[in-house]
Amino acid sequence: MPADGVVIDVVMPARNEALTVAANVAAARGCRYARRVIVVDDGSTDCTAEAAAAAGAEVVRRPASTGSKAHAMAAGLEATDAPTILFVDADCTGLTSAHLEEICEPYVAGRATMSIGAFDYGPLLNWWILRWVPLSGERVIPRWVFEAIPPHKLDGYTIESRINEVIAEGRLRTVVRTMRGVSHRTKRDKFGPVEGAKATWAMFVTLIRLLRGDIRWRAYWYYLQGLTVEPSRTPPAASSVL
Ligand SMILES: Nc1nc2c(ncn2[C@@H]2O[C@H](COP(=O)(O)OP(=O)(O)O)[C@@H](O)[C@H]2O)c(=O)[nH]1
Ligand SMILES: [Mg+2]
Repeated sequence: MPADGVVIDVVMPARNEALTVAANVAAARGCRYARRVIVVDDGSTDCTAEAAAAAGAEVVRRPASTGSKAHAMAAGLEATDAPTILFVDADCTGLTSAHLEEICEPYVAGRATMSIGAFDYGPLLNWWILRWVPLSGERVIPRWVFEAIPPHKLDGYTIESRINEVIAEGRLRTVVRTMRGVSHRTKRDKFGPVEGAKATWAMFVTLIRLLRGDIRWRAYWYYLQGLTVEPSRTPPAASSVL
């Protein structure tokens, strides 16, 4: 039963994340604010779907090559009528239910329309990461924010920027905090040094093109105006303490 009367469903896009999806489903299922946990798997060639189902998720399977992470997120929305969605990537490491509750809490308390958890890059980098438009996938938003993105702008690497843009142009409030001890399997971890470097480069090129293209710089200014950085109270998971 979701806490505090707010209905929040978790949507977790996953492609070939058999190593980490079960732990992230468990974290999501343990989040006191979460009602359903929906994993959207398209085209996985490993046992992502089976691992997610075994961990207690509802799995939406889509045929291979029908889009990107953004399309998987849209399919997750189609599978639920929840007015609020907590997106969680399936490749997080060190993520606990407490981290997700910390993301939901500012939304439930009415302090923010969007609440984001950022990866923990260490004390030197976190200050910058929190203020430089966090692109992390762990965020709670009302479903209308996602639905406000035109279908032709649904694209894998840019979807978080599109969500940020809707929030910024609406002059809405965002809360962001570091999820202590949380990171993800990088493209290098997933694909090895050569293919991982190529995929990382492709991602940066896509994001830079977006900034030089149709995302307006004033959106970043509006975003900062509505931004509150809150401290994290959740300690890292025991296994992720270095
Ligand atoms: N269902 C689905 N999930 C995807 C797709 N592309 C990425 N994902 C998932 O979306 C999340 C974030 O993707 P990732 O490649 O890690 O992006 P990054 O964190 O920006 O490097 C992970 O859980 C991926 O498995 C896709 O085409 N379909
Ligand atoms: Mg990732």
